[in-house]
Amino acid sequence: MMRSLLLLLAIVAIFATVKSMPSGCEDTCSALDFEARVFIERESELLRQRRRQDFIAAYNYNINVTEANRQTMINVATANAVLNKELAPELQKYLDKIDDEDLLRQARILSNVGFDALSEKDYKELKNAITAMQSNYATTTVCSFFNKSDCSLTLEPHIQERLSNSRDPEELKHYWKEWYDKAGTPMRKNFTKYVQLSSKAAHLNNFMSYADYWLHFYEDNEFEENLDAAYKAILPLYRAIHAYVRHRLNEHYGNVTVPDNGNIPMHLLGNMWAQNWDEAMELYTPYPEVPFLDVTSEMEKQNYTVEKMFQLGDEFFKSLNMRPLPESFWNLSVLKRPTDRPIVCHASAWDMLQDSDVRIKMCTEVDTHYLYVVHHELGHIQYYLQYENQPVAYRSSANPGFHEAVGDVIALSVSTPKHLKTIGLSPTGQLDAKRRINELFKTALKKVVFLPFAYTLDKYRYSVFRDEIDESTWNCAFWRMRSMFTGVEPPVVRTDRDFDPPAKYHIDADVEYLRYFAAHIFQFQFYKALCTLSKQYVPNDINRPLDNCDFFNNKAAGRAFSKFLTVGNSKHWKPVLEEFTGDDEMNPAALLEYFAPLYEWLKTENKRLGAIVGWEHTDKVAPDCCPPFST
Ligand code: X8Z
Ligand code: ZN
Repeated sequence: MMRSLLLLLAIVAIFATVKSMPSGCEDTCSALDFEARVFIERESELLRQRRRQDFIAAYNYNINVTEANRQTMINVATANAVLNKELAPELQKYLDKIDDEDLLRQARILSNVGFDALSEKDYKELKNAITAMQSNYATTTVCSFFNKSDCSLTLEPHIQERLSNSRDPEELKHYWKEWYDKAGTPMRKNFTKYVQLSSKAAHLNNFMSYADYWLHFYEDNEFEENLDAAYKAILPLYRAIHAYVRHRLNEHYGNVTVPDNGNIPMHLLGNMWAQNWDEAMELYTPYPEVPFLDVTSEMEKQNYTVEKMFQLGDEFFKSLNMRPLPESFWNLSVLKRPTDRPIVCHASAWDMLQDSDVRIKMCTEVDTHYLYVVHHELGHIQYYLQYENQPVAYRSSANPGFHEAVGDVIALSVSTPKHLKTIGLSPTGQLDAKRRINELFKTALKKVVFLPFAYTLDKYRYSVFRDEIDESTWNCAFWRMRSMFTGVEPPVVRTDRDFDPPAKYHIDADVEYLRYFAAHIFQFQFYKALCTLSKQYVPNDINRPLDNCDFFNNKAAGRAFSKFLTVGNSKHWKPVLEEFTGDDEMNPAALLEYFAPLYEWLKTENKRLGAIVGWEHTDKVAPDCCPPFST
């Protein structure tokens, strides 16, 4: 009797121990692994709470850009940074000693504390520099070309509207100069401080430079080489597009405004940074005589609202059996520009790390460009929801490029004639040869043109962070690199008295940009995988081409996509990518396959037109400014 009672007690005790053990330790765990797991689980929860606090303060600032909200955000982040920093040495104690691979990965990720490694004073100073740049970007307004006393024009929507619709080079030049003079140059001091302190933080984390700190997120020592190789692989296609566009612009504007062999003056391309060239496409449409799919006017005709655009994206994910948008998303997001206060209009998606609290903040308008951005942002949201059950260390993407690619893949599918017909935004779901080239060209003006731009933005910052460019030539170097890698130049002469990089949001906000380059390659790998799985793409079948593949409603595609996303950052990206796409590298082959018919067309057409391929000189950057880099 006594023996069976003791046995029962022992079983209860074992059961209780197993129940209170941290997850993953049910079988055999070394004592140290067990201790580490308890520690990491407890600290992860505390870290999640601190991050949530940080994000809420940052979100409140983003949706109401006031000095008070900026200060609150800095103070909350500074207090949390002190606590985060204390965690690192505790975790490092375990790093060489524990066996469990998953624990090691979590400990390694959590012990990398980034800016938090700085002293409290430095941390605050760095945050102050970054957020001062962000505030300036968010609140910069420029004067109207037609009415110089009206200086209330914002980037979104006013300036962007003029860049999209005006074809007057003088007006476009005016807005370009206004924006770069006001959003860029005054931020020089803050940018310098940012470079100094981010470099200090990188050294404290044992990295050679802040560039190497950024690159470590890719967990691949060869990633920068791979980046260079990808840029080189797409360059022939880019040069063909560049030559064609410059030729058509030269025909339209004449030799004085657009020389037929140098850089393209960037103000003519419909985008402040010339990162996409599709907004001015009517000047260089391959077949202007065939009607275009005009989605913007169709949306207007059908009285589309901003909410309807988000519902469309939600429906797409739901059709794949993926996560629907939670109720709180609709209540807590800011989807339109408020009229009573300044906000950071540059679109962003937020993971508030609790109870599926995910939000988007953006200044949506009803047009094709924003339809893309809506899907882009919803891609981030979907990822957040898919990995929400992971511990905090893993609540991000395994490769920073994955996060930026999710919504873009959906947008690729949504933009096909097939899908646009399904949702009533296009009368036809199939394209004849000429319309196909028009559509492919439009997509290339967004996707291919973007790659050299993204490449330059971070190659430039790497050079700055690695101290390869003398500070006195930072601006010239920026334009030299833009000229060299992208073949565009400013509309007016820029010198080192100007400082133009902060005219781009991600430079102010300390957002690494290689992620977008990677995403523009990965998204075609993802797209091809999903299209193949859903049998919407069959190689060499003219009825199922890659560029008219819509995987809407396909549950097999949805299953594979969800599986890929739920992993979050819990595993190295290569095997996860391989399982999803069959490839374990960032590989431009899928992108090149997608655009192959266009490339063939461009080569023939450029020859026929006598369009010069390549660019040699720039008139708008001082010739004596030569930073040490090569193509
Ligand atoms: O910044 C963004 C998104 C938010 S993550 C709107 N993108 C880059 C940009 O605007 O420069 C999306 C593509 C490139
Ligand atoms: Zn994004």
